[in-house]
Amino acid sequence: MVNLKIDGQKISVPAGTTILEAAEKVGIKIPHLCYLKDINEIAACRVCLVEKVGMEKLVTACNTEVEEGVEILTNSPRVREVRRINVELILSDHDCKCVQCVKSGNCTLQRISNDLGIIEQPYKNIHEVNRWDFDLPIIREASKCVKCLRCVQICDKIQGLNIWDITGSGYRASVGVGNNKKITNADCALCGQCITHCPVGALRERDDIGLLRDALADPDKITMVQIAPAIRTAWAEGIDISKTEATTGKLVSALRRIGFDYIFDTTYTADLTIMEEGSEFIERFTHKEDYSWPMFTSCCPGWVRFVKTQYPDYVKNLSTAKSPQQMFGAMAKTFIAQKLGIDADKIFSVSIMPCLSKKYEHNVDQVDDAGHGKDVDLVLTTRELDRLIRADNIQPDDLKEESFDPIFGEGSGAGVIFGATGGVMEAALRSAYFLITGENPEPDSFKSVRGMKGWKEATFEIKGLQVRVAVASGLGNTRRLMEAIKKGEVQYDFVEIMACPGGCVGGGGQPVHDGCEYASPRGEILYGLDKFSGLRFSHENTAVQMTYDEFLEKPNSHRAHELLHTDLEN
Ligand code: HC1
Ligand code: SF4
Repeated sequence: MVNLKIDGQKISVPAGTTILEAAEKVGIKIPHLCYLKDINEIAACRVCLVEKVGMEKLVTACNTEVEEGVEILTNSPRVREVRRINVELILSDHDCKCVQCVKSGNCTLQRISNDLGIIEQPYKNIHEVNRWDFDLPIIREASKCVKCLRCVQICDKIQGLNIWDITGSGYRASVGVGNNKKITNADCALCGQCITHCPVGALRERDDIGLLRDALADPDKITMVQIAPAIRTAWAEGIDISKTEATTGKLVSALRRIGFDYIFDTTYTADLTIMEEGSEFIERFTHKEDYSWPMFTSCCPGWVRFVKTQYPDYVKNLSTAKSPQQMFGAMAKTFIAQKLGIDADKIFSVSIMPCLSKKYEHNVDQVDDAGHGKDVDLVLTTRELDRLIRADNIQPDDLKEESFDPIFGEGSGAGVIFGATGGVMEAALRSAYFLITGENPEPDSFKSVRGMKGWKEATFEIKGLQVRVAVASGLGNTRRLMEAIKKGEVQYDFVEIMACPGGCVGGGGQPVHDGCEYASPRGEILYGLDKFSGLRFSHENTAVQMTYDEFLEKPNSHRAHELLHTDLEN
């Protein structure tokens, strides 16, 4: 153990601990901007400077290890002065239009600057004013970039994609798309992890709220919204409502106040996806010789973009089942319109997703099969939903428990856990077991695929058949798994991949809590909802059963293929 003093407090910590971590152990918070544990410990921002008594030079707390007998001052006059100058220098290169910034109120630089009482800008040196605005859901505003390099590191170390890099040199050094590429021709998966780890507003999603406002105000449009499984765990994080108060019923209430005509649940089509994908798996499993192996899930468009650019030989291994978002869109403008007795041409179909790449997915032409324009007209993120709720001045106390509109708001616990890594696999196995044996398994039989581990594997026996499965989340883990498959080091039958670490609960469109990962607690909430759900099997969802009885006939029927499957090889 190493003994030292921090701000007068004696402390003993293991060798190798950084000053920042040691200070946190005794409740002393050292401000920092660029630091991300184990990912970005490069001290680029120099906000975490502290004084080692007796040493002339200040040291950075995030990457300096403790030493025996030293005394550290985290808030001495010298530290305060230099820290302040460093933040003023960062601000000199930052477009400080806070009131017009999407991160206002949730910006680490704004908070640090306010905490230091900086109200003047003594240095002004903005040289980067370019802002790109391609037709992609990701937007970068270089004039806001503080060169913390978090985006570079997240993309490289966690997502294994290296889209971002340092560009230029000297005082012109900046962050941009590497290899002299534009974002439109880089291999970006659009997972949005760079956005959720940007401490300022230099990276953000395209804001599509205006398009929703137009639709809500148009008397000729019928607005229909679906909410993704992972929204229910995170929607309240951006507004003033506690976790325990933030029920799905209150979210439905907020959506009614916003003005949607019909409010449904993507979980209905998550269950439909299980019926289609589960049946497809059984068909492939029993005719292995006709297919490329293993079969991969295809509901995550970040993963689909990744496999297309990084492992194109494996595109044919993807399930042809559309994602629940797109299945909902296809059903909205066909069967749902028919059941509700409304004109499909008037439907404006909106989805609220924890995801950036869903904004891309709904725009891909080959997913439109209902014959009434886009199957999904608009995709908003959880963050946009929170902005809508705040903009409409919807008060949490006024929200009551309300139900989804019947009947397409019905979803099983199996559909709900889609939002967490391993959830699609577990839901699929619950129904595959039923489809193979004619009996339900114990609902938690496949729970060994739960948890935040980046690459999990298991073998299950169903009626004498060994089914080898793997689950990965995060594209860096995915690359490791794909390399192992390619080299023949591992053999699986069915593989679930989600681009974001932890699955959609950790999605690139979710509320941001700087430096904290929320995927795990959000996932726990989904598993809790499943556990206490009266309906834990996709095949028991009565809305799904009715959909087959009255419209699709059976899973993988001709009509189901027309509407619910797509050829991802194009
Ligand atoms: Fe997801 Fe899915 S789980 S992909 O993360 O299959 O976005 O929540 O809606 O489509 O259901 C996202 C979440 C979501 C789809 C489902
Ligand atoms: Fe979107 Fe979920 Fe995939 Fe992330 S894991 S890219 S949130 S679908």
